[in-house]
Formats: sequence, C-alpha cells, structure tokens
Amino acid sequence: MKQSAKAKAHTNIALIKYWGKKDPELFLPMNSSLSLTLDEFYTETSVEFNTDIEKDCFILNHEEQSEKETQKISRFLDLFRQEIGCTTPIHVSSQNFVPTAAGLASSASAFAALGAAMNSITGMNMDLSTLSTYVRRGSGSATRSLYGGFVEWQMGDCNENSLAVPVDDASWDIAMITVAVNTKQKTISSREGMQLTVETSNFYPSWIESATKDLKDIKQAIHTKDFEQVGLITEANGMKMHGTMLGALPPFTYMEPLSLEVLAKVREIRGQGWQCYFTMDAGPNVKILCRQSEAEAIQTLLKKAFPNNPVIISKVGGGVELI
Ligand code: 2P0
Repeated sequence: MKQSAKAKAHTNIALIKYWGKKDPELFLPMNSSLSLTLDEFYTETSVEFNTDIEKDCFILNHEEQSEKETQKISRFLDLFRQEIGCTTPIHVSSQNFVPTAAGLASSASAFAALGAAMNSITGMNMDLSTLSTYVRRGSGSATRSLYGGFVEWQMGDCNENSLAVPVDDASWDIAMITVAVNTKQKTISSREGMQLTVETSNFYPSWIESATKDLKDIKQAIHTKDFEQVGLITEANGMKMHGTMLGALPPFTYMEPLSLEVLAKVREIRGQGWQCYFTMDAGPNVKILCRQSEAEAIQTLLKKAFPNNPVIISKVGGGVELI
C-alpha cells in the first residue's frame, strides 16, 4: 500500500445533459449523457494515509474545510477503504485551477481527481471504466471527467454498469468558450434542482424520451464529424433540460436576463457565418461550442458585446492522470 498519490482531472461540459437520478443512493441517472472534457479547467488532488491524525482531513484551495464537507469526502473515501479493509485516516489536499471569474468550480473534476488518487494509493488500480463506477458516487458528472474528448456516461441499471465510455478524442477543430454571466453561488444546487424536476415536472417524461434520441443522434454526428449537427443537437438538448425546470412545482430557472442576451448574441454571430452553438448548465453562465480555429474571432465579438463579463476559451482536455 502506497503512502501517498496525486492526480489531475479536467472538468467537462455535457452536450447531452444528465438531469435526474433513478437511484439517489447509487447515483444511477435517469438517462445517459455525453460531454466534452475541457483543458482549461481542472483539479489537482493529493491523498496521504496518515496515522498521526484521528480522522480524515480535507484541505481545499489551502483552506481546511468544515466537518460537513469533510464527512462528504470521508464517505467517498470509505468506498475505497472498504475494498482493501483499511480504516486509516486520509489527508486530502485539493486545488481547483478554475479562473474564479469563470464560475465553473466543478464537482466533476474534483471527484475524478480524488477517485484516481484513491485508485492509486489503495493499489486497486482499476481501469477507468470500473473506476468511473466509484467516482459516480461522489458526483454523477465526475464519471465523464476520467476520459478526454467526447465521453458517454451510460446510465446502466445497477452499480456495475452505470459507467463512462470514451466516444471520440475530439481532435477535429473543436473548442468551447465560456461567457461568465454571474459567478455567485447558486441558490438551488443541481442536486436539489434535478430532484425537484424529476418529482414534479410534467415535462420530465418527454425530456427522457428526447434525451435518448438526442444521444443516439449526436453519437452518429460525432462519428461522421458533422460539427453542425453536433452543435444543433447540443443547443436543443440544453434548452430542453432548462424547459423541464419551468414545468416543475414550484417552477424555477437558472437563466438570468443576461444569459438570454448571450444566447441571442450567439445566434446573431452564427448568422454571420461563424459555427457556434450554446449550452447552459445548472447556473446562468453560457458555454459555446465552436471551432478552435474560429474561437478567437468569436471571443472578440463576444467581448465587444459583453465588455464586463469574462469570456474564456478552452481547448479540448485529456483524461485523468497521476502526477
Ligand atoms: C451535466 N449537470 O450533465 C448536468 C447538466 C448540471 C446540468 O451533472 O448530484 O454535480 O453530484 O450527481 O454531477 C451537475 O450535477 O450532480 C450536472 P450530482 P452533479 O453536467
């Protein structure tokens, strides 16, 4: 058993969204999803077995975290410790490399990096798809951050088969731009938002039907490198996910007035001939799928329209690595 290990994982943005769980204990999702891993935003995490401390310790961005946050991490560490019959406390130190202005602090890169470090320190040395069934129980979207490029999280129907599968390395002139609209902590967490939607939204059954078809279609478009189709399906799928929230009781939305202005601007830029397509997650910030070769030109147009908002380009990111 090694005494320490360190890993780095990138965040990912879903093109076909995960929005709802059928098993909240095991984090089994209601539908399969597909994402793009981003190079610009990542987390580095080190773990160390430490017999000098009485319980686990969790440092994030150089600050010791609360009892509550640490317990969440401890429950995740237990998944690995149980497998090797160990109860030794672990010191976890994690740093997010996300421009604070981007509002993209991500549980996806966090649990992917922590899971990979635990996979190494425990000597379990699982392959990435098996490891994804562990990191899923830290945060669903973390499954997809173990691989680079386009990644599918196959929903499965039990712990062992709800896992990540690499789809394509996305090395064909692709990038993503983030327009930070508001970087304050959101009032409804994605976990609460998705639960409320599953339980109350009349639109939810048609979301599931539609997401299933969108996934099949986008995989075909990725296979044929049809960028326009990938973009159009991404844009439609993201808006349908946001539509389910308007059908919830009480209705809610993560969109802000400025988010809608950015969406309109992206459509306008596309009308001028640039290939760009928007998506949004559980927050007001807008992500724009585009050609890497056109990213700087599109960034310039967006900065001109929104001079007070950070506009950040990211290349496609790779999979998790031990460092
Ligand atoms: C996604 N989101 O597919 C979707 C789209 C937000 C909107 O995955 O409860 O932090 O930890 O499994 O993974 C954010 O939810 O939720 C998310 P948990 P997670 O990227």
